[in-house]
Amino acid sequence: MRIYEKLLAHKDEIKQTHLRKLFQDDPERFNRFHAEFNHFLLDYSKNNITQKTMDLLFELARESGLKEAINDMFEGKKINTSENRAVLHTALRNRDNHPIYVDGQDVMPEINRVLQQMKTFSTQVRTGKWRGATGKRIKNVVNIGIGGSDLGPAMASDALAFYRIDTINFHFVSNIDGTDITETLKKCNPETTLFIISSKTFTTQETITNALTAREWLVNTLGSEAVSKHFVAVSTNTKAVSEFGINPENMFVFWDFVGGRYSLWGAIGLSLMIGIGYRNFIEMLEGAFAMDNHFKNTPFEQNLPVILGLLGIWYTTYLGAETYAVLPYDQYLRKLPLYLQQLDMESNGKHAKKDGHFVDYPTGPILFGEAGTNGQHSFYQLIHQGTHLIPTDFIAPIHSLNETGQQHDILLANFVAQPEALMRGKTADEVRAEGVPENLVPFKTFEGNRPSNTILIDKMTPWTFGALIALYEHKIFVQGVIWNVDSFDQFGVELGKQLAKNILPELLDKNKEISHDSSTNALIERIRKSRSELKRIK
Ligand code: G6Q
Repeated sequence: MRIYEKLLAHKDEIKQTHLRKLFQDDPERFNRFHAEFNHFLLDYSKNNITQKTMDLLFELARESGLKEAINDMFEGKKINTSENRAVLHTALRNRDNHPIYVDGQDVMPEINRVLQQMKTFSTQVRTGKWRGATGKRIKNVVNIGIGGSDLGPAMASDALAFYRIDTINFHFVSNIDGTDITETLKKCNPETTLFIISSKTFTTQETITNALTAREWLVNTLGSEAVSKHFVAVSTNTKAVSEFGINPENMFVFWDFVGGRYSLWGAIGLSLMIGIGYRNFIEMLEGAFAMDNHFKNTPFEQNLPVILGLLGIWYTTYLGAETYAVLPYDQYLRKLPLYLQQLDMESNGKHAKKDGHFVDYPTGPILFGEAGTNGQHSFYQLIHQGTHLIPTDFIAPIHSLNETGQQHDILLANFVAQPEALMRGKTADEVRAEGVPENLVPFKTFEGNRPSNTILIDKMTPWTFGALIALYEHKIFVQGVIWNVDSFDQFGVELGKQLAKNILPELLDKNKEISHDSSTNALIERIRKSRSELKRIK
């Protein structure tokens, strides 16, 4: 029997066994199903698994060639096959600096050069050596970028806000909705504002449009000579950067072998480095590097990203889960679900296998989440009593960076209680025993048997943060290998973009003929009419 069939057959055994029973039958269950790495504890005992499940999943990983795939990624092989690119965000945090070759060339000298350039620049901005055109210190840093050129630095800037310099405010503008840039500029003064235009291609419509608005805003007050003191770029496209008017000396490069959503570790992290300083940034890279080595060198049975990845496969492919929730019990990590939405769904939301055939099994799950305990007061209802199977990751630091009052103890009590409640539930008899009237018993009953992972981290530091993000990157990698999809392209975002390009001129010219479906035509006509009336009124 192939491993796929073995797992399918095993699924029926598991479906009949309640987690409560598995815990009752085996006092060693936690010992059996937890793994530790450095400042991390992963408790995966509250999953719908037995030892047999895990053994089969590890077999699946081996049969899928996971070990070889991991080596290929770290060695710079062109594993992004649809774009014929290496995948080397790990090289950006290769802290022992061993050579890594792409097309016969060691990429490390160039990576180290950019890191030094970032160090010099960020130190100048932080110490006030870098001044605006009128000689004033920088007080606002605005990163303009979108997708991978926004979510990473925006999420990390929040996650590490405790370590951030407090004389500079950080803003992240991404949306093409003019409200985003307008509301941000309201908080800034041109004389003390530095814009970082972050765009790998430097052709992204949203970013370039917002950057032009920012430049106009600045030039209106300070004149065009001021641009060089207030604009820097992070990009791979030198030509477009100089055409925009940014001095290529103030450009920080990255490379084709770093995908947008994996780019936080290099120049796209410039705003973060200004915020937390070079040393903390390096500490973050060290944490990610440690997780890289753990992923590369640890047997699957103790390997955190492998275990998490396989559990996700178990639920999505075999148990029919369509969603997956990430629930950080840490206010600093409140943007983590947003960030992971891109990382996970853009990477594994694919229907074509690497060989070009379509899959006949489900791939990447729909990811959502919210910081605890806020989520408890909104959508947890559905996780506890709804009809969907939703595997969850609970994440919390044991020690808070802000030990005020009793908050952190209460937070942790909730963090521990929720997975317990999901696992054990509450039977009708237990509800009755509390004296609940019979007509209310069904409403107060909890089925339980709902899976979760619990990730305990000692404390949120740049190191643990770096390791945590790398953990999720690698988890997603594991799943991509097993589903046999290219986790590093994102052609799915193209079609909508192309259509928007065609529709823009149709919105602007009310006489232009349109020939879409009736719905699209009607929407275009309604917008045209309403906006031309508005223009007349103005
Ligand atoms: C991420 C994607 C995508 C990209 C944005 C911005 O992996 O590639 O989110 O980061 O589309 O692209 P630019 O950096 O080229 O502006």
